[in-house]
Amino acid sequence: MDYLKGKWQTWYKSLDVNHDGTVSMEDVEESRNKFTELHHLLGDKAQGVKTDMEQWWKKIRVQIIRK
Ligand SMILES: [Ca+2]
Repeated sequence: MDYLKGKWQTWYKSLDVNHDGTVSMEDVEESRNKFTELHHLLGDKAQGVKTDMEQWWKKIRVQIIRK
């Protein structure tokens, strides 16, 4: 029974996103905000990877042309 109690507590804590001891609409909002931030972060990261790839391509292209 303690095992199930522990599982439920873990699950409840994961739903209580803002850690105020209750699960409410605020937790849903908080969760959504975190997801949006993560999404933006990935967007920036994706742009960074694209820029790196373009720079790499320009560099390698110059080296090929020079040979
Ligand atoms: Ca909460």
